[in-house]
Amino acid sequence: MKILFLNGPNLNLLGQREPEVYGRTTLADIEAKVRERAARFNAEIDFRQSNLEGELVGWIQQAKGTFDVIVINAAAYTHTSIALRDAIAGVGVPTIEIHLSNVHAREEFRHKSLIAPVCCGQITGFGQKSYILALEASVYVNETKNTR
Ligand code: CA2
Repeated sequence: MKILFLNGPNLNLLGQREPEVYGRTTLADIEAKVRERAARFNAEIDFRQSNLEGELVGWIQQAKGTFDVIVINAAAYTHTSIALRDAIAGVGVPTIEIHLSNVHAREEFRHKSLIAPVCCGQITGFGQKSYILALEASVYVNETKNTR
């Protein structure tokens, strides 16, 4: 199976700023852990980050026919982007929303996710483990896709 991991704005700064909120692990560290674990599941990973909403929309649109599952940490766009929501709803590839922090325990503006209603599920608050949990959830979603 092929899984597309998408990361939104400012996640390229992980490990360099605000370690009290997001930890000291870099996005490259997380990617390495995801790749290591994916090998056990025989899953192929593509791992990308962009600060641009349109680029993320383009990657979601192009996922059709290439990827079995999308995992997305849309970062701040989670709370603002109708464009990402429409792209996820339109592409027909099962999508899992993830966050490092527990968005429901933070500021009220982070409690609302515009993409949650068009995703299969949400994993939030487990730090870098959210990515590993999403990998496992992707395997489950792919295995059960015909019964969902
Ligand atoms: O907890 C998450 O994964 C978030 O998606 C992270 C976003 C935030 O807007 C969401 O509400 C929750 C922020 C990503 C910015 O990451 C930074 C990392 C280091 C320094 C500054 C920002």
